[in-house]
Amino acid sequence: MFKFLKKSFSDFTKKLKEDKPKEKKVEKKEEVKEEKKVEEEPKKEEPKVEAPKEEKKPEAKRKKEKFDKIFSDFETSLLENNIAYEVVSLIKEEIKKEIEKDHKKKKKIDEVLKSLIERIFNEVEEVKLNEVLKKKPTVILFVGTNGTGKTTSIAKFANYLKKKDLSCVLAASDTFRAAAIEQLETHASKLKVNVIKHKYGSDAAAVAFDAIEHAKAKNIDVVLIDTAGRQHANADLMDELAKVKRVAKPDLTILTVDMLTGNDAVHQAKMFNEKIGIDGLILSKSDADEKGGALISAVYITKKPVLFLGTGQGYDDFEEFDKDKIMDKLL
Ligand SMILES: Nc1nc2c(ncn2[C@@H]2O[C@H](COP(=O)(O)OP(=O)(O)OP(=O)(O)O)[C@@H](O)[C@H]2O)c(=O)[nH]1
Ligand SMILES: [Mg+2]
Repeated sequence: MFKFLKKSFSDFTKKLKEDKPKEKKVEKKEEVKEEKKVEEEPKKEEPKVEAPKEEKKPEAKRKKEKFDKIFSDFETSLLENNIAYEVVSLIKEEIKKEIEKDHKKKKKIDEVLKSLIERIFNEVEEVKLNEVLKKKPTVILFVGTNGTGKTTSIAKFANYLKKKDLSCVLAASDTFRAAAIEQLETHASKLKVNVIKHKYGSDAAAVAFDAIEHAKAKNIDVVLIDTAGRQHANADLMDELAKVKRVAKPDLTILTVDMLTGNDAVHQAKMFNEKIGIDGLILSKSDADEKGGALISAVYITKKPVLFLGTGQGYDDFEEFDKDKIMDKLL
């Protein structure tokens, strides 16, 4: 998943390392020069003492220019790998701070990157899924832009619950898109779970309400609510979604984002979080994304945790997010 981002990190650290020995040599030469001057001309006039200062200036300038060039290449490759601008600025700040530190205290750049990304993953509101699932029924609302994998993720989630011996019912609250109800029913029949549905064009919130009542009556553990895909810019559909949320009072609202849409995925995460309010993310199609930046950026921008990664089209292609596993893949 992080093939290109990993390469971008390692190219950057390599280039910075390549730059180091030269600096050291120059510094040594200067030290030698200074020592010689002290030995050879102990009593001579002072103006010469100022000379090394003038030599140091261009060297510092050269170093700065070189760093700026290395960093600007790095910046470009981070943006190309779907790292959001805000995260790029943060990385730049941290690395500059580290480079300016006194030599002995300096960490390796890959350690700086690693701890920064770990910090991004740690600075999220925690969701303890096992705790949430103890409530009966637990209501989970799935939201997101068209085609990002909501319905598929619901089917995968139902399969995940089955493995935990938890029962579920699906609410066909996508009453908007043609064939959306049949698509959910096909998954449900394969997974042997029930679907609560109304007619196309009916009130999505009413479907969710009925599914919750059904779960209460039948002692079902979890209600998974499918909703119509919508662009965050579509005010009517966003209002409808807000109504579903008000009526269903979900214990969790999960946003699915498609990793392949890169920076747009990050933008969607920001907008849905602001307009609807989300508790966690599912990043779908991670199997097809070689970049990975959307994941780090969406977490940083929303401060919400990734709960699952979609890793394919099968029901088992659904990985619980494991920060350590991701860190190992990345650096
Ligand atoms: N490779 C891959 N494909 C996925 C993944 N998740 C979903 N898909 C595919 O993405 C397409 C869209 O998935 P849906 O689940 O229908 O998306 P949706 O968000 O419900 O779409 P709308 O209802 O139209 O808004 C389908 O062809 C899925 O098989 C994933 O993790 N990996
Ligand atoms: Mg759908």
